[in-house]
Amino acid sequence: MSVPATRWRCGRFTLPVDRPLVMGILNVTPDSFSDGGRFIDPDAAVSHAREMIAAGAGIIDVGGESTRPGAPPVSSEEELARVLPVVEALGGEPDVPVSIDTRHAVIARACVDAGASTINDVSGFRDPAMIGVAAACDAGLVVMHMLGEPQTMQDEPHYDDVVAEVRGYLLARARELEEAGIARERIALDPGIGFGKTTQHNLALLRDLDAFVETGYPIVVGASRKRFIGDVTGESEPDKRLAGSVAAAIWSASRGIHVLRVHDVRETVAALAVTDAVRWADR
Ligand code: HH2
Repeated sequence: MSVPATRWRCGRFTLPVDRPLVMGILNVTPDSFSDGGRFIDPDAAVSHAREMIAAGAGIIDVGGESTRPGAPPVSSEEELARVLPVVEALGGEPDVPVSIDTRHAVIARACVDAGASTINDVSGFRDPAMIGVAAACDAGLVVMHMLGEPQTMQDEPHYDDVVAEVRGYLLARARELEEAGIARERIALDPGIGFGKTTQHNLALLRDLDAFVETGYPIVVGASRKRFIGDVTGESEPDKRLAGSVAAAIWSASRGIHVLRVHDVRETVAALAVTDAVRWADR
């Protein structure tokens, strides 16, 4: 068992993660499962990013390709045209860490050059070209677990022991990155809630987050508005899953995870503030 992470090195930033860092989701897509189409215009995207920062987001995760179950792939030209103006606008600001959520090496490279300080790869740096990009820069890396590909990942996913298998996979990916010369303190791991998992798999991963925190890497959790929350609460509309999303965030924070990837920054930050105030209340 390692000591839990307290910092995460992302390019020119060393982000404190001894209390959860809130990662605000910025989907510059027409078809994301909950906010598709809202921020496809770069000005709208940048102004939403600024709102999330003002509300307490510590990092902004910009994505140009929906990875919802069954989502059609997007060409690299199209993905780049969506994200680059936004990363350029935000990435040059001195105190705004920008993460690029992509599976594609050319997009990651271009965005790091444009000022992104983190690469968030939902396919877990399986592509050797992605490892090459990571090794050639000093960006922070989010290594996420996904079973298969977005088009097919929800076709009867099966694990004998979901927690052990996802944890083992992530540690193997991290080892491969370190063998490629990437510093350990740049690497964060993410169990990939909803990526090739049933509701029971997602709940088991959240229940056993300690097994991930014990690895000593910063742990990212992205449960926000996802379908398993709707399965538990009966709410079919993603943007009506706020209460369940905040509950998942607070549960995750209480298990010691380091980064919460959320749509609803203001509400999540407020809930964290209340739990912190209780934890540190005067005797
Ligand atoms: N979830 C989504 C996308 N990227 N990255 C990480 N590290 N962890 C996650 O859980 C994760 C992620 C899916 O959510 P969203 O971006 O809201 O939707 P879409 O993929 O439809 O754009």
